[in-house]
Amino acid sequence: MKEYFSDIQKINYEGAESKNPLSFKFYDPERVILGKKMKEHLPFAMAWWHNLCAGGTDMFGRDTADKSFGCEKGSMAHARAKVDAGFEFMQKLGIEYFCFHDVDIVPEAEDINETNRRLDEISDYILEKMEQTGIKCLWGTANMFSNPRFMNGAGSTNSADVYCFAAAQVKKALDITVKLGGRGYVFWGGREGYETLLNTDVKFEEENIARLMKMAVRYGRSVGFTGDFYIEPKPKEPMKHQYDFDAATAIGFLRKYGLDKDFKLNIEANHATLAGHTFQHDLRISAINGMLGSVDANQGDLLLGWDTDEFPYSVYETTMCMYEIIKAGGLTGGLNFDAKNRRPSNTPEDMFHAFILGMDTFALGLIKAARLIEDGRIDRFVKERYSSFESGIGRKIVNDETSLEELATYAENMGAPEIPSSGRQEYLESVVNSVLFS
Ligand code: XLS
Ligand code: CA
Ligand code: CA
Repeated sequence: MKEYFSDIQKINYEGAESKNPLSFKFYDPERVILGKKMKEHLPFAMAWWHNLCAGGTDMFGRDTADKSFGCEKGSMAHARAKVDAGFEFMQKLGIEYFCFHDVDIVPEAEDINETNRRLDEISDYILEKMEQTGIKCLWGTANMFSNPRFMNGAGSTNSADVYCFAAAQVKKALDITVKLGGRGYVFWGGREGYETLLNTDVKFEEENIARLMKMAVRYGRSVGFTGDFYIEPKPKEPMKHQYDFDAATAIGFLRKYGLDKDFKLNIEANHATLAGHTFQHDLRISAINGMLGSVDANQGDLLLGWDTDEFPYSVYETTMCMYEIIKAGGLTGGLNFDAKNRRPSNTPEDMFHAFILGMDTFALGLIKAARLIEDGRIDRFVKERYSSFESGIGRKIVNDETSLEELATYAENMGAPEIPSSGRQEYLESVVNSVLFS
């Protein structure tokens, strides 16, 4: 069997003092934290599209990285070489999951029947590799945003024929996800939005998206899909307005259309920040609504206004992310590195550096989040902050044992309330720093 990354051996944990660039400094898969192995807290996944397909093309220039893997791009030989290279890559890093779009794993043909045949062929091959290596599928999805036919959306398109085509793609992508035992199935609504209200019936489009999702649930369950469906919120890009703006918007949509029992959210760091939130905010909103399913583990650049999909390097961000995940009781999905090398980092070795960076940054985040929880100062502060609701009139409010009239009488007898206790933000930020840097 051809080795694609023959210069690179298996990446091992060597500890923080190691100067070996091809080693983990913090990710020690077997280390137990809060009663669970690191690798169980951190079910890392490789995104097929960024890692095995994208070569760095942007609006101003072509590929800088060669992802041909020695084959003619767009051929089935190339599709197979990507499988071989991808599994070798994941094995060398100890990555246990992957995520894919239909057209990441095969070249799309003119005729959908031929595309589907190719999907059957390649998924047989992927399945073989999965059985040999123990690597699993985290989630699958259909790319319903690249082809020009989806310029006005998939579920939200104005064309009934395009809508049917989208349905066919979802059906097949679900079949392949089920065949590969995927934990989840993602709907990312890249083109589900609009450019101008002058030509758009928003109500109609949202209803049609919900119809497509309902049909997907019905079909998925009928063919044995027991995992979660996910919406992946994103506010904009490629469309100016996207319907799944953020976690709160997506949850409202799912509840409105009765989809909330089958769907959870796949929260991407860079999408949360594009929506004007922190990553932690969208994780918290998902978690408190029982909707935190999976995470696209990347990082944006706040100096740029778009989706840069960087490998995470901010330990502060990953600490806050892991804090939310641990508090939510873990993920039923995983941590998918929906991230790409910067365009000038164009060698195969850079692909390894990127994953080492991301995995080490999450390992540190996990270690620090566990310490923050064990430290307990933040939890105690938050509990104390709301303590006026633990007794007296506060308790009656929380127990729904009062009325507006009773509260008004209470206030009138009390006179002006004292101003509430300090939020102590700066103190709490220094607690975080002391945990991060000790
Ligand atoms: C794009 C999205 C996309 C989804 C899957 O911004 O992140 O890659 O994760 O379609
Ligand atoms: Ca994503
Ligand atoms: Ca993204």
